[in-house]
Amino acid sequence: MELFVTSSRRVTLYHAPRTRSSGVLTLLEELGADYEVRTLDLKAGEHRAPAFLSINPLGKVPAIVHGGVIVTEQAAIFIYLADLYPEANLAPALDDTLRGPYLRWLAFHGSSFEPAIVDRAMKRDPGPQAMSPYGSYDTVMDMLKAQLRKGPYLFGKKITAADVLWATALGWTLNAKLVPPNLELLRYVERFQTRSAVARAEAIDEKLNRQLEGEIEHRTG
Ligand SMILES: N[C@@H](CCC(=O)N[C@@H](CS)C(=O)NCC(=O)O)C(=O)O
Repeated sequence: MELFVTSSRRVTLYHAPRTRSSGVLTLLEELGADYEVRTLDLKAGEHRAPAFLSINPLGKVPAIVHGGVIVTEQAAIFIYLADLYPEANLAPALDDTLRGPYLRWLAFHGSSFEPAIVDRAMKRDPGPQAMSPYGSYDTVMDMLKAQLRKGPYLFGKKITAADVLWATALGWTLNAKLVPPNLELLRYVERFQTRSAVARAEAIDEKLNRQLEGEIEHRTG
């Protein structure tokens, strides 16, 4: 067994502006983490180039590298980072009764919510309920709305990394109309967006996006 021997908590984020990796950027800001960003130009296909495929063979962002260890998949990255920076208090401890619900809602996002909205956006028949990973779109959304009624965050007063994932995901899916407008969901997203870490992450994301667009103009101009 290889032992994990890094004392540095510096993380590298493989990122494309205005994508799912923007949620990880927001988490890094919330955590006050020590990190660097490697921006990938999706339009130029950098995520399908061998250099990045060696990090994530799926060619998908986000991906992080910490002490030589690669972590991909949003839920795994959120769990990993929030545990790496425990002082930020965004991850319930192992003996906290919230740990189970916290992991459940992080996993539920990727294994039920995402396939549900993608099927709906692609106008795909999810097939028989027993074969679908999420049952039905309406049940997924009803479950989410019921959980948010505990408010102001998923588990009540205390924000966790699960809120950073859900609020950023709902932000872009509502914006892209992948999720129909809904007052409860909008309020949750708007409340989250008043946080200073969100404003900082958005400013960084915007700057990285402008830099990329400048490079694209330069290449094609
Ligand atoms: N299962 C992955 C999905 C990540 C994903 O879909 N990323 C998109 C960005 S929003 C991507 O990298 N798309 C690039 C492409 O496939 O062209 C996760 O949860 O991290």
